Amino acid sequence: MLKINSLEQYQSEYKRSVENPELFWEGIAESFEWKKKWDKVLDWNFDEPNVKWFDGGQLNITENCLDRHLDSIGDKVAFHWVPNDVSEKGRKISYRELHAEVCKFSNVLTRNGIKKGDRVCLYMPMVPELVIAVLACARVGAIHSVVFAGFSAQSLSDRINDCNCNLVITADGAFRGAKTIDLKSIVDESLLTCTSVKKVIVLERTKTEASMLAGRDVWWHDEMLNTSPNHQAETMNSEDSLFILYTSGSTGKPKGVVHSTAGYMIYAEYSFRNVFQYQADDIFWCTADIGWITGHSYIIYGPLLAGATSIMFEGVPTYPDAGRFWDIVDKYQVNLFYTAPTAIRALQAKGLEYIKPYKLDTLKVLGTVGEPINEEAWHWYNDEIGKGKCPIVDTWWQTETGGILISPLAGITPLKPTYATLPLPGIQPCLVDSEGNEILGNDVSGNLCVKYPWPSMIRTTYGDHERCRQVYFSTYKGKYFTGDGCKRDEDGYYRITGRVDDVINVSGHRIGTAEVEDAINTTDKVIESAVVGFPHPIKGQGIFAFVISSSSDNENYIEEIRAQVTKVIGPIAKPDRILLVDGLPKTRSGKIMRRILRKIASGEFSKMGDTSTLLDPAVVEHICDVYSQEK
Ligand code: 7RM
Repeated sequence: MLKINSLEQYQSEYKRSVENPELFWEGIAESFEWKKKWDKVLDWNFDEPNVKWFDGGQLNITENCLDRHLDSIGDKVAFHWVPNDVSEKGRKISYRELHAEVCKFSNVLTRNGIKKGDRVCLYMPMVPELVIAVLACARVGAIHSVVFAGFSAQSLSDRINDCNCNLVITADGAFRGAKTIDLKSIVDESLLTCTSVKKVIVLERTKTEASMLAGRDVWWHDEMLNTSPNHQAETMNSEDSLFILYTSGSTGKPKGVVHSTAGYMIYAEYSFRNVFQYQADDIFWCTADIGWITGHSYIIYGPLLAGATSIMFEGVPTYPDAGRFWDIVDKYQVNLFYTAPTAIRALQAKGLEYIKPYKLDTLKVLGTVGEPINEEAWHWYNDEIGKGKCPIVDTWWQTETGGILISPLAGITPLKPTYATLPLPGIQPCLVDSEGNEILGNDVSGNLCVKYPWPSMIRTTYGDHERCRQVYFSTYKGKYFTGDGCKRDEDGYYRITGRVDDVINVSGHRIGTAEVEDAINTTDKVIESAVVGFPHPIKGQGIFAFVISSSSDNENYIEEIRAQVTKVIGPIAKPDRILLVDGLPKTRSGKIMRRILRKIASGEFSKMGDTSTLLDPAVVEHICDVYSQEK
């Protein structure tokens, strides 16, 4: 596997990767275990789109994550699992143990009727069994669809139905901070509207009372009893789907982003090793939840493919107090630490006394992901956590990109605070103007696209390929459009400035404004709503909803709207502010002018810009008045 060790090498590899991408990626693919080598490295067009990497190749990703390591590092710890509660004992799982558990659970899946190509939904807490279940799906060739355990019953059933899952794997409950979430009862509610699900496997975690439907629901521990730890991994083609992960876009319905097997695998290990400059025996900790892409690529696949030891943490950064992360870093001697700007800001706000008791002297590399990091948070992270000695890798990527595309290589790329810096070798980003022309040269801004395929890119949106084409490949012909705005400075460094579409980034999680509006509109007495993002000191962006309703009980009504959004989507989409208004700024053609609402939501009343195309310009003044009264 290519490991870049210097800036000169980065530059020469980058050049090589652009001059001959197929040769570049072929060299990387060689280091994996294939059941059959590929016929063709790359076949592509961005018009349909149709992208095939290593076509004709056969493999199983779990043999690359597990089997191939057994002789060399079988007894090495794959995961140190750290429970939510400080009083509960942690667990450590070696590569050999993980392999045996995955094989056992693969046999359980087969016994429960799961075959290659079936979709399996996972709705679980952050426990080792989630990793085991994900890998067992991959081993038998089932397509996993992990749904973050913070989503509501309705969101869960939407996701189960969209891809017709046959099986759901869940737990009785989840511990998250001081809360216990009754996962099984949420699953029960969601399954009332899911006819494709034949079986539910339930892990015992919280010992919360769980109702078990005879013939449908079985316990994980019962199923694992007397099950063989031997399993022959299914043979998968390079382009067979590995997983689906739902993500929000600018329309109401989340999309099922589909990733392939070989390309995703290759990019996960390549990016992990190079961005974090992983060295054998480093202890790596990515604090994300496996319900998001970061957890898929940098808790499960990247580190396991590299044979790394990782921390898997069940809890939250502030429980039992804001020193929890640092306690874990010291206790497990973490070397590489990867988290989100929102967590950094939340901990920064709690004060330095939560850091003082800890040494943090094992840390070598710090990373961030999920949203633009602000200057203050960057410096705090650098000074207080890294003690000025740890490079910060600000990693830009997306659910659709599968892995990190633009990021410093730790200790190699000279840093600039708040810059994701440079593309990894093999990645060809470009900026385009509103006409779709590529903007060349430096010290420019535009919309961020990628003009050449990379192995871990999105293949389709499940069940609706046209939507994939439309959303990502139709805005700018021949280019993948990211939805992000971006600056390229005088040194050619990239700084991602945020979404240019109707997507809000709340604590690093993407939420479509249309999705929230749809949820709000299901509240009794809502006539119309408009949702925009606004700057939030901890979350990055908050959710601001302008609502027209026929209700007269304003105070309780706002709570009712909040509760409805929580019910329809989940607590992460709950609006931070709701303003009850009499009208919305609309153009003569009926389009809501979000630009104006965004200004008001961030408290800027001056320089509203051109409002002459508004049907009723007075509505702007009205909304500003209501806003000022509420403040
Ligand atoms: C990995 C992940 C993707 C969106 C993306 C951006 C934003 C992510 C950064 C960032 C600035 C970063 N996947 N984003 N990383 N913005 N700097 N380093 O987050 O699909 O959930 O979100 O997140 O807007 O398009 S995601």
